[in-house]
Amino acid sequence: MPDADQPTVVAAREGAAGTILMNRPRALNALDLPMIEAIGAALRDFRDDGAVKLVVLEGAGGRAFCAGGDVRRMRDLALAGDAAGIEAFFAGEYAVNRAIAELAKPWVSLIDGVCMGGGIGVSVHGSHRVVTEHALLAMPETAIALFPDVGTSFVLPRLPGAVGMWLALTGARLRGAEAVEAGLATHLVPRESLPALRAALPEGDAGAVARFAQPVPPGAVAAQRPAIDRCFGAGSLPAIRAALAAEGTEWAAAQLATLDRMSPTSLLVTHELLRRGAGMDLAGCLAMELALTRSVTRHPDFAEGVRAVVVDKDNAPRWAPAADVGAMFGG
Ligand code: QUE
Repeated sequence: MPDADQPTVVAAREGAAGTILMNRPRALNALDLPMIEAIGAALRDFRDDGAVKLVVLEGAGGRAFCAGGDVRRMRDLALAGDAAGIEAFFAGEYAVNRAIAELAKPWVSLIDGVCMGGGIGVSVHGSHRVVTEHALLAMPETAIALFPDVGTSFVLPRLPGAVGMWLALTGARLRGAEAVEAGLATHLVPRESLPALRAALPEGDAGAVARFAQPVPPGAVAAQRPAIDRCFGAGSLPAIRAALAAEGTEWAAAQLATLDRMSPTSLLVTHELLRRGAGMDLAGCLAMELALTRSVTRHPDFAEGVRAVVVDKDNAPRWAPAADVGAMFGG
């Protein structure tokens, strides 16, 4: 649903800043392929423009930074058997994720609202991930039988302890301060200070971010860290479930209930993905993810998960029994 007559990505140069606005607010700025290609083109322009000292990425509409990727269309393509169309989308998206990581200039994401899946992918590989108290970050893909992609098979295993495995399997949603604690975000800036920070960035000094940031004391993530590490570091999905059951806390019971709602195949894929990603570089992780999109989008759980969560919104997916995950990785 394009917002009528509005370009879905607006790139401009303001002083020493290149700015990129994701502008599809009625879809919470979810990224379709034209948007991804426009972000990639803007990145290359700003990279090659000596007058640009930093890049600012933001989302239009006040509610979302970016809710993810165009999974509704990926579902249609999967049901139509259009593997080439699916490949074009994910290959394009992952190429932009990699280009952000390789950019030698500051890439400053201003995250003041929902930032999930593909939204994490266009921010987390950059140098500055600014969140407000209204930010909400997550990798919720196991709920739609996808897996944490956009290079997060590289990022998540490198978060403290088992925080990445917890986020990946449960899709836990982090508020701004929690996202800084977890390491997904770098700076907490109050929403009321965001306009002043935004106005300072065209001067070309990314150090402005730190001047508007607030310290983040240990909070909810720190409080759960021992349990997160005990349970989600257990080494296998059955061991994680057993560890959660042994905790005997309300938190652990809630995590177990969450896992029980996710695609069983997707949980196994995700666990193996992060295990492998821990020992690979970003390029290798993105290549692994791209290969995995081929088998995962062909599995019936993917169309069913997107149906249940995004299309019909009944949140009642009917999952297939767990598949052979080794085969999905290509043996
Ligand atoms: C998991 C996901 C996504 C999701 C929900 C999940 C995702 C995504 C969207 C989404 C949200 C709002 C929209 C839209 C898509 O929801 O990737 O078009 O308007 O893009 O549980 O991975």
